[in-house]
Formats: sequence, structure tokens, C-alpha cells
Amino acid sequence: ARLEQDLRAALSDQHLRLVYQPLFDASGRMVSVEALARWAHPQRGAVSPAEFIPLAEASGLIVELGLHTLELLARDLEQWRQLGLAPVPVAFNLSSRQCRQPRQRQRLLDTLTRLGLQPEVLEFELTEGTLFEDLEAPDSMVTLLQQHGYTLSIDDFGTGYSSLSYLRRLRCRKLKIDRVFIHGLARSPDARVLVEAIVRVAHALEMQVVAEGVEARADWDCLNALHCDLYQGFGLSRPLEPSALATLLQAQA
Ligand code: G
Ligand code: G
Ligand code: MN
Ligand code: NA
Repeated sequence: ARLEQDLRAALSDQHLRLVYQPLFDASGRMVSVEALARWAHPQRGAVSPAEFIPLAEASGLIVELGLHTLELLARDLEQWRQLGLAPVPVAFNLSSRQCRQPRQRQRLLDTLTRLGLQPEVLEFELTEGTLFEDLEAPDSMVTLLQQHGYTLSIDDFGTGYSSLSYLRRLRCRKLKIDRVFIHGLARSPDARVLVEAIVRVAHALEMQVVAEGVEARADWDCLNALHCDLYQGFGLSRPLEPSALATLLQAQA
């Protein structure tokens, strides 16, 4: 309960920020980034989103947190723009708990409009759980975002429902294979068969495949041989502060 109070306070203080982890294509070009929330707690130091996101979801704070982090994103984008950098597409993690009610969905859409966060610069990552939960409703967040032109990625693929028959109906642009399948891939014939099958299905459905958690060169080589499209992980780049990303964007321009 104490941590929850602190998180509420962090929304008005300056203790939440975003870092950005690049996604690279096979040639090593950075093609987009994923925004990840970070909380610098005044006493505890860095609190991981793995801890505070579930807390925010359980307490309902996730709605405010999501809108707040979009403000942070808009601010960072404006800074990069002022530096004369071409906008890099940013992927934003969205959980179903931040858009359960029609009013919450409308607030999210209004915020996107107000901040000028257009589909050219922003895409969304949703977990299988969120996507499947949302599939049927005509005014679901998934449907609304797609109607507004935003592209979606399936996050942490392979850890949730993984029903292949649903993949087509979800109409997502990217499929992000969870890092449990990526880590040690080069040494695991079983994982290799799985990843190969996932890539084939994804490509048949015209989705791009992203490998998450790429750390070892041998795993990258293996993914490359399996025709993975995009690569993300500590072995390529850690999540970067906005200023460090600006430097990378400048170097690549
Ligand atoms: O950055 P890190 O790997 O520690 O993130 C842990 C988890 O928190 C990941 O599942 C990530 O998707 C999630 N996460 C990070 N930032 C956000 C955010 O701003 N909103 C939501 N809903 N989830 C986030
Ligand atoms: O669930 P989601 O995919 O959004 O989680 C992203 C999280 O994964 C971030 O917190 C990020 O810090 C973490 N992450 C990114 N790359 C790697 C990696 O190579 N290894 C590990 N262990 N975690 C990673
Ligand atoms: Mn993600
Ligand atoms: Na993920």
C-alpha cells in the first residue's frame, strides 16, 4: 500500500521516465524503439516495471500511469524534433487493464490526439492475453486503435494462449517472440524448431517477426538463418536514455 501511494506521487513528481530500447533489422539498422517505463524511487532507488506495472494494474493506477507516460513520450519526441532528428517509430506497451471501460478508451484516444501522437510515430505492443480478451468487442481498444490506423505487435509471444488460429484475426503487424525461446537458441534444437515454425506461420500471415532478449551472437546468427526480421536485446543495445538515443539517431542519419 505504501508503494502504491509512492507510485501515485511519482506521477506528479519527476520520478517516472521513459527509456528506449532499439529494434534493429538484419543489416544492423535501427528501425524503431520500444518505450519502457522507469521509476526512480526517492528512497528505494530504481523500482522495476516488472514490480510496479502489476501494482499499477491491480490498483487501477495504470490508467493514469499510461496517460502520464504518453505525456513523457510526447515531450521526448519534441526534444528529438528540436535537435533536427527524423522521428523514429516508438512502440508503447499497453495492457488491457488501462482500457477496460469505454471512458478510459476515449481518454486514451483523446490524449493521443491532443499530443499529436500519430500512427506514423507510434505503435502499440499488447500481450496475447490482452489481445484475446479484446478480440470480440466492436469497441475494444484493439479495434479502436486499428480503426485509428495504429499498428499493433503481439508482445511476449509464446508465453500466453498461443492459439495459432487466432493470429490471423488479430491483424497485428509484428509478432515478438518471448525471450525464453531466444535465450540459448543456438544450443537448443527444440527451441530452434519452435522458432522456425513461428517464423513460417508469421510470414504466411504477413507479420514481421521480432526476436526479444537477443544477448548472444550465436543466437543472433541462428535467428538470422531462420529469417527473423527484427532483433532486440541487451546484446544489441540496452534501453537508452533519451539523450543517448538522440546520439544514436544522429550517428545513423
Ligand atoms: O523494462 P522491463 O523489461 O523491466 O519491463 C518489464 C515489463 O514491464 C515488461 O513486460 C514491459 O512490457 C512492461 N512495461 C514497461 N513499461 C511499461 C509501460 O509503460 N506500460 C505498460 N503497460 N507496461 C510496461
Ligand atoms: O514484456 P516486454 O517485452 O515489454 O519486456 C521488455 C523487457 O525486457 C524490458 O524490461 C527490457 O529491459 C527487457 N529486456 C530487453 N532485452 C533484454 C535481454 O536481452 N535480456 C533480458 N533478460 N531482458 C531484456
Ligand atoms: Mn514489450
Ligand atoms: Na515482450
